[in-house]
Amino acid sequence: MYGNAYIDPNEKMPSFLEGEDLQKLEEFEARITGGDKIEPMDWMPREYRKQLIRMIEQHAHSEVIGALPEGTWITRAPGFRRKLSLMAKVQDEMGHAQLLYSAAETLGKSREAMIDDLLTGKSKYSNVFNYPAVTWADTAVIAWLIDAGAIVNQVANSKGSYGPYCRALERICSEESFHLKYGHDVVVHLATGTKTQRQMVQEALTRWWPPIMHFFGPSDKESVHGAILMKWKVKMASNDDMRNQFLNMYVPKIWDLGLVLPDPAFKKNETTGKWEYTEPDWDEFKRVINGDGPCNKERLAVRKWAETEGSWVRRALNTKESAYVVPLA
Ligand code: FAQ
Repeated sequence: MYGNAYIDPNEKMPSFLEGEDLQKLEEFEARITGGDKIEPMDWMPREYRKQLIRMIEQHAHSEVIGALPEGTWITRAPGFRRKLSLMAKVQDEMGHAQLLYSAAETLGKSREAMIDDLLTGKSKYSNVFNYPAVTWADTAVIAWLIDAGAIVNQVANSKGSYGPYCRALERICSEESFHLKYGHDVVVHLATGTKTQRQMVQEALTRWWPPIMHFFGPSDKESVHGAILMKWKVKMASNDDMRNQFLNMYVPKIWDLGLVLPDPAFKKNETTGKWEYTEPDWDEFKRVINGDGPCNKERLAVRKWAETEGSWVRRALNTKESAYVVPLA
């Protein structure tokens, strides 16, 4: 009998736990229930390790690819102040990837293997970064609302069970909150600006809203990994709960600016406390996360170019020869 673990003790043990030491599994789950952090050298079931690698790796790739839509606007940002802020933000995102790759490495997968899996399309990254940033206003919507969505997810999950991931998330969240403030500032500037600026930010919101709704993952009944990840406190709330929390915090702010959501069905059910909306287009979501979105090919091509063109830097750093060292006179 598989004690108190995994959903229903009367159910057959799930196949992914077959062969595990049940005594250790129960101790592991008791630690998690008691609020302990699991550290890299601690015993953990194979599935916990596998799920964490999958999730943290996808998160790291999202930061790397996520730098691209905004990164292309650094040279075109309106004014020196905006340019500096955007450059700092993009640099932060790459730093987040470094923190996350390091956290995933503690679980036994090398950074090289993770990058290979990104470049070959084996690993996923967030759906949202497969859409183009058409105008300057798109970068504002990304910095405000996608960073806000990321914060909702990450603040919750930073209270989770795996020590290295939680510590990385805490640091990331404090930087993301600057990004959110910067994004909000640009959105407010555009929304209270000229008619053209207002139209630009409205169009960007209309473009980004469907991917933002997808950002939190499929609905709970379609989520594949949600149950076990919540059981093991890797995810601290379900996809629908995170989405609802985001809507609660940001829909009123969007409406306050006089902006319109591209879904007329949007309203809060005051009895349930949940938002009601037209069901997002999950077929589009699946197409995008499986490689067939508007920018998937372009994004991976840029990463492959960076990998190839940057290989000399890695070689130079790793070499023991002095060939790459410029001799001092
Ligand atoms: N995009 O069973 P579930 C950021 C996949 S960081 C792509 O519900 P799970 C910062 C999922 O992998 C953004 N794929 O999955 C920034 C699975 O496929 P698989 C990234 C998605 O893991 C801001 C399948 O669907 N944040 O934005 C997505 O329980 C601005 C079934 O789904 C994180 O990664 C999606 N949105 O829940 C940077 C946070 N949703 O692997 C630059 C950590 C689902 O079986 C600029 N991750 N899928 O082939 C998580 O919290 C979770 O992994 C979820 C998905 C909630 C994303």
